[in-house]
Amino acid sequence: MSTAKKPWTWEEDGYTVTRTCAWSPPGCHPVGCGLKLYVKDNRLVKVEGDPDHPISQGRLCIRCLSLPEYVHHPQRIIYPMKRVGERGENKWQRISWDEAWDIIVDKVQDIKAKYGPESIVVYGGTGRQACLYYYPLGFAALGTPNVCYPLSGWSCYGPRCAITQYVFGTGYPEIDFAGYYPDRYDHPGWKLPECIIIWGKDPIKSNPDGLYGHAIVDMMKRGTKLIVVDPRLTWLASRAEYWLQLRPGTDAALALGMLHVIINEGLYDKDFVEKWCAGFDDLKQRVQEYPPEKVAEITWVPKEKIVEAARFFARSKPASITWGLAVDENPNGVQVGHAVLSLAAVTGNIDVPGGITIGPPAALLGKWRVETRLELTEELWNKRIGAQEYPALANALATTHPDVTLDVLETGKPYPIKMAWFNSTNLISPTCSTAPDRWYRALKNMEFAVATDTFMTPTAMAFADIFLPLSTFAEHDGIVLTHFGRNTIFVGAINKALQVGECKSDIEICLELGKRLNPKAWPWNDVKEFFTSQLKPELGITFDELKEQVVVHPPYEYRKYETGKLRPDGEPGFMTPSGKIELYSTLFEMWGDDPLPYFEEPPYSPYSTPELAKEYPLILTTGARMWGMFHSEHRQIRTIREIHSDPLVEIHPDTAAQLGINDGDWVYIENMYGKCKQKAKLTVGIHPKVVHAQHGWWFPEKQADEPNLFGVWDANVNLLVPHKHIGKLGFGSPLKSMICKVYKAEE
Ligand SMILES: Nc1nc2c(c(=O)[nH]1)N[C@H]1C(S)=C(S)[C@@H](COP(=O)(O)OP(=O)(O)OC[C@H]3O[C@@H](n4cnc5c(=O)[nH]c(N)nc54)[C@H](O)[C@@H]3O)O[C@H]1N2
Ligand SMILES: Nc1nc2c(c(=O)[nH]1)N[C@H]1C(S)=C(S)[C@@H](COP(=O)(O)OP(=O)(O)OC[C@H]3O[C@@H](n4cnc5c(=O)[nH]c(N)nc54)[C@H](O)[C@@H]3O)O[C@H]1N2
Ligand code: SF4
Ligand SMILES: [Mo]
Repeated sequence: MSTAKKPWTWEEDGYTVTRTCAWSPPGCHPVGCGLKLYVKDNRLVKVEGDPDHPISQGRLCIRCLSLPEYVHHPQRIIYPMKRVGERGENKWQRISWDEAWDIIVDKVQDIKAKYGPESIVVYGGTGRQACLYYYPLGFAALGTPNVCYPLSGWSCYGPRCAITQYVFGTGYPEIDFAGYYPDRYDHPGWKLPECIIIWGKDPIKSNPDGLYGHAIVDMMKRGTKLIVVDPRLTWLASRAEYWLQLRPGTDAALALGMLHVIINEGLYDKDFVEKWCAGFDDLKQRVQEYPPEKVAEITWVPKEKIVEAARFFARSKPASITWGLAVDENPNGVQVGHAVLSLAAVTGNIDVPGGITIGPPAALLGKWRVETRLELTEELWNKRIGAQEYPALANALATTHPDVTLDVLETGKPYPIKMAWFNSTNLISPTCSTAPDRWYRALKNMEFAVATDTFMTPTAMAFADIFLPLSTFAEHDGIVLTHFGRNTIFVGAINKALQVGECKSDIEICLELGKRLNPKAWPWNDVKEFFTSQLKPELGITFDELKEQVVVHPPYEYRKYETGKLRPDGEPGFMTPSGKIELYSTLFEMWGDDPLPYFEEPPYSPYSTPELAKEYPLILTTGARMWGMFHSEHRQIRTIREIHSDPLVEIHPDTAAQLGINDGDWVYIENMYGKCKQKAKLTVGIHPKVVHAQHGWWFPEKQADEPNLFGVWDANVNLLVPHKHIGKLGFGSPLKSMICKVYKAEE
């Protein structure tokens, strides 16, 4: 499969065709699927999959296929807007970019002079393109140390990256799906994984961060077997060798139970453990506390299945694991992650063909992002919210601590927060916040707020004074790289195919604002010059060269721990305090947590809060990904709303029958923190004591003005999740393991 020979653009039947790699908006993670965009008279008329893209090979999902509907949607905001009514009132006026910049620059300078630069917070959501640029937007343009990913416990990806950094000392671990090679599965030296554990993740729907989910299906067709750890029967679980249907939030116990079997039965890789792991004897001792019978009681997974699945995994060579949100959205998640990484390590599957690949300790093309911090004085950097309270989080992630940020917003202590910039989060629309009602009240007090987005959202409607219109990935030049450079299978070009209104990309906005506020940090004349400055030192190519090639594969090497490629001193081993994989984590210990993985009951459960569980007898897990929606996005897109019309809560038919609920009934989901309304979807693919509710629902078709705010409070399941149960090190919240009751809505 050669990508180099095809041109990146050509004329065909009156269309200009542009080959490009996807990112965002509309939302997706950096998996960078290949598209052919057909443009005529500055309109995107159709989209096709690019058969020459080495990863997606012509396949696309509904979100990319419906891109023309999104790009030319009548409700899209394509000019800068200024609010002319009260916040929450749908009254806006079109302004020019110059006027927008004048207002923003004046306000920023005024707020910085009056309250200090730390009184500005940039809010950013999940790994869209914006997350390459919102740190520099904060640090090098606005001059604040406070960039906030607002989800309680930073419960997405950040915990997994931090755990890997502390336990392995490397970039992100990923299934080896032969993505590094243009010839893919035929590549000599690559091996097919015999078994993959899919742990709390649904990658064929979510394609998260850099894992192209359908690669798993490709490998299944070639013979790979699966173990799926999920309370719900997903498509992959239904085709797995073992589906371990665990009670939500008990993952640490399950992983420790599997380790118990593998270690006690001598099924681990003794050579690898001896040479490259530290703390094996301590781990061996710890797992004795988790015999399969006890783990079966905790997790509700039958003992035989735990034992058999553990044996099957340990005996498969090579074998791989991919882990998902179940690690992050759990206050016990650091221990889940530690135990899952230990499973991968003791079986010797690290950085071998068909095993688990690992990225280098420093992210590819990450230098500039990190170094923009140096624009801030040490004194200012030390004011970063929550950095003192949660050093384990602050050390791995350059953001504030989300939970401390909400406290500071509410109390004004130790200093007041006066300005917000919403840059890729629609946080009150049940996404990047738990207790969104608290965030709503706290964010109402800003003196000034800016939102950068494509459509008017409840968040922008409630808080923003200025709205900056954002271009989609079809409308701008850019770079996409899997796992944000933490484990890069390829670097792709995002090639601009058309211009819509006056929309600009995140990096264009940063450059223009940066030049006005802090020009020395933004020396580039345009984005191409900027991208070349990023690409040239590490990949030796210019942006124009990347554009033409569309996809570039940096070289990949296995067993980097043997060749000194994981340490700056060039010594073999890992970049951890002991130089080995830390089954016993000296860093967790230093920060006051247990150095070994352990299980802790979810904060609310039939076992930890039996009294409350009498009133709220069902376990609530939330937010499993949908094919057509990316978080709160796509609610305006008709084709997609035909597939996902209403918010759905999954209930087992037996439970529903007891509650007098039929398929399609509107029901309330309620607990001690709040309630919301969704439509019942009956399915045998969920345990009778567990329900699953969708997140991200608001209704662009409903009234925009407050108090309605596009119906943002109606189906908002995050109202049921509090903001106080994070793990000891500051990571994780119980988004996937709350309790609730469900009853029929009478209206
Ligand atoms: N289409 C689409 N794709 C997306 C997104 C989107 O909104 N839409 N969002 C993106 C983002 S930000 C992220 S972080 C990724 C996340 O992608 P994934 O990690 O795949 O996340 P989820 O789909 O939330 O959850 C995966 C599975 O975990 C299961 N689960 C629930 N509770 C538990 C539990 O306690 N333990 C275990 N083991 N499993 C549990 C769910 O049933 C679900 O099948 O997806 C990204 N991709
Ligand atoms: N109950 C429950 N809640 C959850 C989850 C769950 O599993 N359960 N999952 C959580 C997870 S993992 C995450 S990451 C969060 C996600 O939360 P967010 O990332 O805040 O997701 P959205 O609310 O969709 O907000 C993103 C906004 O950014 C805009 N946007 C899209 N692309 C770009 C871009 O490239 N640049 C800019 N500037 N803007 C862009 C979109 O139009 C949208 O309005 O949700 C979390 N919320
Ligand atoms: S995973 Fe789907 S939405 Fe994301 S880039 Fe690929 S085809 Fe597009
Ligand atoms: Mo996420």
